[in-house]
Amino acid sequence: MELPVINAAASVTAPRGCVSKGCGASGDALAHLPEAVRERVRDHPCYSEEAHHHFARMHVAVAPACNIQCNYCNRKFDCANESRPGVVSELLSPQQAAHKALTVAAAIPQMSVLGVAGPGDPLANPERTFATFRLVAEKAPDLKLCLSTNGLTLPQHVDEIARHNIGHVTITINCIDAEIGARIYPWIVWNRRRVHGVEAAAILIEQQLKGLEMLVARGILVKVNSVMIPGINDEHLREVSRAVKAKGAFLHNIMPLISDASHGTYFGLSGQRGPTAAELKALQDECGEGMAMMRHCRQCRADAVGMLGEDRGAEFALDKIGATVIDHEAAMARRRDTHAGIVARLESERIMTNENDIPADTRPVLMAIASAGQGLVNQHFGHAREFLVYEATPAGARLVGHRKTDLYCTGADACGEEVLGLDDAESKLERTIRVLHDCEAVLCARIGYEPWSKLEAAGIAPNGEHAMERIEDAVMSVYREMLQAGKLDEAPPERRAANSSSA
Ligand code: CLF
Ligand code: SF4
Repeated sequence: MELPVINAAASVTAPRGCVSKGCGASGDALAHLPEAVRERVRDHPCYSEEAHHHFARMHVAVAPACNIQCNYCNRKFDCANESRPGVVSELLSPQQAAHKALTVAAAIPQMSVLGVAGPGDPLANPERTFATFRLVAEKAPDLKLCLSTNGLTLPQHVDEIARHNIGHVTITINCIDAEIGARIYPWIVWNRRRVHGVEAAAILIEQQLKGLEMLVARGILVKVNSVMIPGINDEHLREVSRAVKAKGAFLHNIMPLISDASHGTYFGLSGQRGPTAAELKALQDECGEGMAMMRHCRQCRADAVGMLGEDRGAEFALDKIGATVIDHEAAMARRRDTHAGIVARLESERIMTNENDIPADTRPVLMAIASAGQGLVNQHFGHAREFLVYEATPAGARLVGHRKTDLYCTGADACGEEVLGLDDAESKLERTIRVLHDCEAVLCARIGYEPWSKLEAAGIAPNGEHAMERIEDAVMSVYREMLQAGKLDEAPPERRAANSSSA
């Protein structure tokens, strides 16, 4: 299939549309893209922020080997370029992976993408990776195919990637300066030889950039992931963003380094810290002025299943799915209907207007949202394992990140304080308040008295009045209420300093 070549200049985030009284709807963030490209990203949960509320992806862990060493990776765990460290995937053969992928795609009709992202590097295991894609495409040609690589052997695999109709590729590029690279990559394996230091980093960077250009020339959409490592590449990532955009990358995903001594990584053991949420957002904001930024990445596992942020992998372990018999035609028809229904609903909900009742100099406000998906405020505060963070501005509401938090409520009454011992509930609630320290409101479907009063005392206004509303509408309604109440005349309340990283 001939794929349209993407012009990176067109991939800059579009204006989010205007906000009208009473709706607050953002515009179509893909509106600036050619229709052929919109078609390719509107159901990809990573390439389209809107899609991530509605469509699911799955990864199959078929690629155990790697050809480089990153200082944030411990080979005992999954590839940290696309996965949280600390979780290990069940390694599958291509046949097992294809069976699992097809079973999941038959059970979850929102499934739109199959990705290979580890646990090592997919292109260091090319036979296993491509065999998996081939087997799945034979039975489910509607699924989009996606892979994520460190890029070292990318140029030699570009033709095969195109032949397999893999339309989306992620390259992790942490630097374009070999001196900086030498602080991130101690060695690579190149031409059957282990190469160290600056020489290794220079080869890796050259291959990554060459592979990026070759993919773009073939019309394959390329997302670049970068791990933000304070003191090493944080300043430099602006230059990386500009360079990959110039070479045609579609999207840049700057992810926080997750570093902990218990992961046994070089950075974890040497005390290298990850960025704070504020540091990450500031860098994303700056880079986002010139390049489309992904801000909804969940750094998911190499065997993740479901919507971003949820993990249904355990439901589909090999011993559970056994030899399930699948009617592939029926499954595909169900997916087609489901996807068409979602796209039609989103189109009909989209309200564009030039009317804007919020003065342009109104200060922005961060709000945390408890959402179980579908782009709605539809989760109980006490059930949220993560909160989406939206920034309300006069131009509209936009997702700027997410914050993971401990689940502190485990009971059916969903209020927390009656279920767990007070100390336990309090300590987990305290953590939630700490990770949301810079948000001025939290929007959820319901909330108990205890967390309500503690959030208020911490200067975060709890709000359960917008249950089941679209997130953007709810955020803009609350923003407007704050404006009318005079709360936006003052600077945001003093917050205690955040000491957690963003993830
Ligand atoms: Fe998987 Fe990656 Fe494809 Fe998405 S994930 S291979 S592009 S289908 Fe997505 Fe997960 Fe972030 Fe990756 S949220 S870690 S960006
Ligand atoms: Fe680890 Fe992935 Fe880096 Fe390989 S590319 S060392 S698996 S993080």
